[in-house]
Amino acid sequence: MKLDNSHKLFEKAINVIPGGVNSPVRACKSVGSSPLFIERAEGSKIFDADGNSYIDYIGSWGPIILGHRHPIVTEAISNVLSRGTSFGAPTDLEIKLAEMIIEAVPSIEMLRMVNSGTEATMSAIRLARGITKRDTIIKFDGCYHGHADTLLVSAGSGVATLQIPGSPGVPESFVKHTLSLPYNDIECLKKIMEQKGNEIACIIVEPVAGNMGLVKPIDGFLETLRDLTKKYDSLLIFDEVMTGFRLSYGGAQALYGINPDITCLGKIIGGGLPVGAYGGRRDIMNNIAPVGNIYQAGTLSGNPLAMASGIATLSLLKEPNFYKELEKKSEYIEKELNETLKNKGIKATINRAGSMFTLFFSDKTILNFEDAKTCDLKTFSKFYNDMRNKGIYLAPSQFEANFISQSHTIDDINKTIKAVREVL
Ligand code: KE4
Repeated sequence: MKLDNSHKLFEKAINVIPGGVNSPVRACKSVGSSPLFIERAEGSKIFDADGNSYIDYIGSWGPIILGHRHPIVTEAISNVLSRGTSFGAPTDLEIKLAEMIIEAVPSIEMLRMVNSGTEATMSAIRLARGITKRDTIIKFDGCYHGHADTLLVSAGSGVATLQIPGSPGVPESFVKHTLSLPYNDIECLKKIMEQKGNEIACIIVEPVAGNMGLVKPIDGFLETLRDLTKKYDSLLIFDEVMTGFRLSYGGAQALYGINPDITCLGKIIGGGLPVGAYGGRRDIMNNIAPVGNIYQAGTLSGNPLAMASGIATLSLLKEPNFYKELEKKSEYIEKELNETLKNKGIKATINRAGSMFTLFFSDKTILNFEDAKTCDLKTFSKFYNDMRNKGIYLAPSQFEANFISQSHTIDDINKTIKAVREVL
């Protein structure tokens, strides 16, 4: 692969942006590589600054579930563009997107738009603490909820990849109220809640985790979370920034039949433009300013372009067979990958939930972050780089999920499997 232009751009970027990137995982440090600079994208393909094309399994880390530049989405954005970009005042588009999300996610009766998943979870935690008048929160090792101070303790995703337990700059006092427990460890959760349940403002969880690599909840884990938070009057927050509208039109909560108190959303609801949201029952959300006294605000929250992009995206996801079609493709790639691994006798395991999957280079069953950390990161790096050189663009970290979109074709998947066979 000729990568001269990406290398030149990276040299320039490093001078003006820390690490040359605006989000750490993009630097490809954990796989000993340097980032491709992307020129454009179309459907399931992205094209780098040297004109090389790749089958894209990152999809902007989740938002691009329809494939890049879906004509209906780009048209919706340009229509709004003819009216303006941002007014700092309410528009009908915000009502429309809110109504679509409320209709899709029964546990949400009311929601507030923000500009990122981080803002959504940060605000949801403040809301839970404000309502319960309790300070302590529980999260899970390997789960990543964005970079708000109170949540940066043994997080997954970038923090895990960069091996930064918590992060410098986060005062001890900010995280002493944050307990981080092993994901899927029901006994540990019960023990802690028996000891401290009355002090817990909320438990925040990725109902299907995507930031330690893809890890699904074991039977009873989410139900236990729901029962124990009810028992101790804590709030249950589902961080569905990644799983919302990804695993089903109602998110992971629809698949598992659990109603959280607060749901955090992002990624897909913006269709590629910056959006986050948090929502729940009316009696919970009416505590937020200006109705209630728990403060949260944002200059570009609910901006018209992002709303239009989200409305167009969700309207296409409502198509009756959308998720069924996506599931068929996802099943196919999982089956083919497993077969290839078996034939090659490779020590690796695949976790998949809907159109999200991770290939873990470990022969263990991966049920939590400790398991994920047993992976052979050297082999993963080699796999990542060899696949990229064959035109397959995977997440540049063992602790991330890959995403399949509606625009991935069977031909794309066959090409991907062929590349896996050659690389392995
Ligand atoms: P943002 O602030 O990046 O929009 O959302 C934070 C967030 C919150 N909750 C979950 C479950 C998430 O997965 C994320 C962000 N996901 C990462 C990918 N693992 C974004 C990629 C990046 O950090 O560049």
